[in-house]
Amino acid sequence: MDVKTALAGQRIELPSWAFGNSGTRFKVFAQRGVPRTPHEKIADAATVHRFTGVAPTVALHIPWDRVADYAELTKHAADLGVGIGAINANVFQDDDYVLGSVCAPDPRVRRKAVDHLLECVDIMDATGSRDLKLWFADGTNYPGQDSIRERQDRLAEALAEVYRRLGDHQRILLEYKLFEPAFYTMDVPDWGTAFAHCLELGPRAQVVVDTGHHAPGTNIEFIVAVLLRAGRLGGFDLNSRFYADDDLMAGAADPFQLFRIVHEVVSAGALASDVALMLDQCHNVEPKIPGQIRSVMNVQEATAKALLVDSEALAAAQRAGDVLGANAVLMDAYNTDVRPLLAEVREEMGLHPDPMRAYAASGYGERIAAERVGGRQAGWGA
Ligand code: PSV
Ligand code: MN
Repeated sequence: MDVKTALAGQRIELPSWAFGNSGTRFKVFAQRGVPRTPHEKIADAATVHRFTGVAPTVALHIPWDRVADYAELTKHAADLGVGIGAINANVFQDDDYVLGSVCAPDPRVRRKAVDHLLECVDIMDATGSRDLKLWFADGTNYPGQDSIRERQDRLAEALAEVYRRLGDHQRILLEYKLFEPAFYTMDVPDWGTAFAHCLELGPRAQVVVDTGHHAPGTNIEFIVAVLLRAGRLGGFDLNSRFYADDDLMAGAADPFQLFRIVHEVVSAGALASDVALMLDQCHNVEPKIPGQIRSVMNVQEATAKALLVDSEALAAAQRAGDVLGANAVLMDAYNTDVRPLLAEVREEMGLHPDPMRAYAASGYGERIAAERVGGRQAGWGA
């Protein structure tokens, strides 16, 4: 497929929670104009799509985005030109989950957690969502606190019950995270654990790679290549980090890493596939809508560079054992300024070539700041 067509057809999913107030455990800074309701979050996500043209779905997080009528919410999204994407379960913010959710020692707590996951599948039925994204904060803080093996058994049992409830077109995307909030063991700490559970469950269980969830220095593109080869890469939670799970804008900390990751996706022929490119970010100090627009543009730039890799020259250099030649093919693509190409793609899509400028000129940010007065802003603490 031609590079411009591939770029115009790219799909990047936005997280509803990126539009709410967020911060660190030290302080959540409230911003003016932040949505009070899931409807307003969707309106902001639709605005990002209006200026970028490649972000047509928004992921929900339950219960943050709980509403009485999901069919109505889906229609609201459709009226604004977007769809509902992945449903993210939240079994990490209830007092009952202090020792874990689906892995907790208390069967009553496990039941409650699984019931929440099943509720999320009901929501997928109502919204037409394909993906149930599961991230478990479960783990332990101290050696001996609980049985590592029994916790794995409890996890497997819970996942199996949810998997059985899925419709034919629905998937479980299982996310792993090295540490935090638990510090001694996480119950799904790495891709290997997630992969093992997915294999046990069946083909509609897939691993999701959150780029902020690894030890510093981890070769994430290697993980991506291995999961793609096994047909078990469900998607990404894209964000960038300097230290731990910083949830900064994708492509901000290490654009070269993002390029290397997308190169693996492109070279496996998986760009226009079921591999979901989702953002999972928090904009703590920068304005949120432009923060999302910039992130989408960063992912587009990495993708454009990956699409420009001369795959035949690369394969020839690799087969010939030409180490420097192969590396040069990759670096030539990475060092290309793809901004003019993307500007052309946008113009051909009927968009302004510079989404950041177009958004700033639109007055949307000022309008929501003036209109969204009163009520309670979405977020986790402000
Ligand atoms: C956990 O750190 C995580 O990456 C999961 O995807 C959660 O759903 C999300 O962040 C919450 O912000
Ligand atoms: Mn994530």
